[in-house]
Order: sequence, then C-alpha cells, then structure tokens
Amino acid sequence: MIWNKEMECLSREERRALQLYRLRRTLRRVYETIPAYRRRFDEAGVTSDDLHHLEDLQQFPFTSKNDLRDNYPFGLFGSPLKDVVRIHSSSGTTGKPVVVGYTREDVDIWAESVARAIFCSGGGPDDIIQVAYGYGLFTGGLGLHYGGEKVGATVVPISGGNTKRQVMLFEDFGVTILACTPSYALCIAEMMNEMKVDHSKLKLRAAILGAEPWSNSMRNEIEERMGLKAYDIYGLSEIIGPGVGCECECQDGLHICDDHFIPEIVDPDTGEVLPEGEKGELVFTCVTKQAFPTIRFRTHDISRLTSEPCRCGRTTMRMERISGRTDDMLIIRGVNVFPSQIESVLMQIEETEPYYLIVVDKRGTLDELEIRVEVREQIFSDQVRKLEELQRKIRREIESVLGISAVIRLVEPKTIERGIGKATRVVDRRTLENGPETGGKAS
Ligand code: DLL
Repeated sequence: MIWNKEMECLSREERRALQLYRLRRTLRRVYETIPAYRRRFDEAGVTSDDLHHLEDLQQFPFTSKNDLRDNYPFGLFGSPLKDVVRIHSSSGTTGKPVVVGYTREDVDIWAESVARAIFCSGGGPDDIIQVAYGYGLFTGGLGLHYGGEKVGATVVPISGGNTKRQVMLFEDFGVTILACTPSYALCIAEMMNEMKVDHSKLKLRAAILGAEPWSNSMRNEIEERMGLKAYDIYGLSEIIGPGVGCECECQDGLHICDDHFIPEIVDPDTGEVLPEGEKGELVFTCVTKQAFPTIRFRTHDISRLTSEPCRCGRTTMRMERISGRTDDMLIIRGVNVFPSQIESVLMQIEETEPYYLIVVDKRGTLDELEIRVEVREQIFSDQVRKLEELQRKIRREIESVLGISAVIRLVEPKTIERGIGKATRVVDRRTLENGPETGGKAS
C-alpha cells in the first residue's frame, strides 16, 4: 500500500517540474525573509531568477552545521516565532546545539513524510506502533508519533528506556510495529531473551529503525532475534527529522520524499555534484517548509542515489543505506578506517554478540586501534585456548579488511554499555583534549 500515490508515483517529468516550481518559490522566499541566506546568495551572485533547470541549484551556496550554529538559535528561521508551533534541537558533539522550528504546516509535512514511511514498512491503521525513540527535543519520538497518528495507527508513546516494560507492552497490547534505534532494538531483543519471551508468540512484525548507522548484518541479527522485518528510516533535524527517506518492502534503498526534500550527492572534498549512482555526501534542500527551509544542507552522510523506479511502484529517488559519515572516518596510522567496516566484520563472526566498542589511542607516537567485542555466553565460559583462537580469527579478518592490525579484546556478555538512543561505538582518545570523546549524540 502506498500512502500518497499521487506524489510517490509521479512520472520523472512531473516530479522534476514540481521540484523546479517549488524550488524557485523557496529560493525566492528565503532570499526575501532570511538575511543570512540573502547575504550568502549575494556573495555568490545568484538569485532565484537564475534557476531555469533543477541543475542550476548547483550554483547556490551550501549550508553547513556551522551556519546553523552561527545563527543560533532562530537566525535561520523563515517564519516569525508567532507562526512557529514547535522547536526541536539536536545536541551534536561540540558547541551550541542545532535548533530547528516548524510551523503548523511544517508539522503536517513531517507527519506526511513519516506516514509514507510507515506505509512503506507495510504499516497502516490496523497497527499498534510502539514508539521507543526518545521524546523531547530529539525528533525521533514525536516524529514517529505524528506519522503514526496520521495513518490512523494506535500509537504507544513509551519513549526510550524501561526495557522490561517495552517487552511487557509487546505482550499485553499486541504491538505490531516497533520504532526505535537499531541498537536499542537489539537491547530490547536481549531483554526478551532474558524474560524468556518467545517472539513467535508476539504480534510484532515490523520495526522502523534509524537515527544511527547500522549494517545489513545488524539488520539480519535484529530480524532473526525479534522475528520481524526491519526497515531503515533516515532523517535529520536540519531537514525535518525522521521520514526524509524510508525503505519499502523491497528493502532496496530508501525512498526519499523528494517532492519535499531534493537530494544531491556531492564530492565531500570539492563540493562538486556527482553523477547519479556515484557515492558521496548527501545534500538536501527543503522546498516546502516554512519555518526552517534549509538550502543545500551538507549532511556529511555518505550514500548514493538512484532514480530507477522501484519494484514497489514508487518512483521517488532512492538513497542507498548510509555507509558512514565523512566525519566519522578515523585515520589510524595513515589508513582511513570507517567504523561500519569494523561492524561488518564483527557481525559475520558467529561467536560474538552484536555489541562492540572501538577505542583509538596513541601509544608513544603510534596510533593504536583496540576493538572490544562481547563474546557469546557459551563461548566465554569455554577453554582459554578457544578464546585465543577466536581472538586470532577476528584479528586476521579485521586486518584483511582494514589493512592494519588491531588489538582485539574479548569481553564478557553484557559488559559494553547499552543505550536507549543512539549508540556510542567509537572513543577516540587522541582527540579527547579537544572536546567530547564520542560521535554519539543524546537522543
Ligand atoms: O536522528 C532523526 C531520526 C530519528 C532519523 C529517528 C531516523 C529515526 P538527528 O539527531 O539530527 O536526527 O541526527 C541525524 O543521524 O545525519 C545521520 O548521520 C544519522 N542517521 C539518521 N538516520 C540514519 C539511518 C535523527 N537510517 C543524523 N542510517 C544523520 C544511518 C542515520 N544514519
């Protein structure tokens, strides 16, 4: 089922015409109402009159997280505060938080985007959706909440935490869809196991998971442990929150609500727009929002785009699942290492649990990479020789994928901290004196 067939199945020509019309209108509006954008456009010597084709968007300047911080808190708002009905904020890792605003219409656009996502995952009015994303300034909780209500589902606004109660409500309410971060889904799965709750006795059949990077192997793990289908949902506060894109039943890329958010892929180093299909940094432009109409926002998220129509019938642009961030790349002894590469290796190893922490430190002048990973209960109580063998196996696999060696520390099950929101996977001790230690954000 498709929530908004008219918009999600437009022909390529119709879609481009609609995008162009909305884009031109937005560029004119931000120029007239937001001084910071006017200044930037003037500096670049562009106005909305220069936009004849969608591709002309490339002439317009980017917006970065720093621009948002420089204009903290309301400097990039396109509507007076009396028209703003909601504010959200994401804390980030350093400096001032990012603040975003929504008019009543913006909240509707957001609910519409999440409604599409819920339908994408096979959900609808008959579903009971347990929203275990954090409620509050983080966009996850309220984002899924409004989308759930929009499709007429029964929403259970439990928020993150109280994991025992999460499981109890699955049983008592007959919850059919879970919405939370992938790492928290694993944590709930672990609790189900502890409470001896058999997933085949539950009505849970789908999970809408996002807000943090996760791999396909992590998906398999969650699907198996919870007996459901796990769908990837993507979004960011600066654009709207969750619902910018979501997987459909084909699980073959995420459908972008591109009648609202126009995606581009750029070379992270040069900022040049890359041809369709190439991997690079995602950039989004909001073309319908009033209060926070971000233009060419650099997400730092790495993906690629395809406009090939999907088997599900939707014709929107699709993005490949996020494979990392341009700023989460670690440079260890001169070698580029993405945490997702490490996750993929660990998830292939049967004897480990899907909980790990990457610690980078300096030993003398040399960078040291340590990977702490939990080992399954049965294995941990096994002979030392077997553990050593396992350690060697992981070290070999990591070395063959990354091209550098790592210290592997096998730790007991349940010793790596579980979070209820976005997981912290990396501690880079080399940068500790310059700020917080992780890429994790509060949720
Ligand atoms: O995380 C919005 C959200 C809430 C998305 C619930 C999905 C579900 P922020 O806190 O602003 O907003 O963080 C945005 O999180 O730039 C990505 O780096 C990361 N992210 C979000 N969704 C995914 C995903 C919300 N599906 C930042 N896969 C983004 C990988 C994701 N990374």
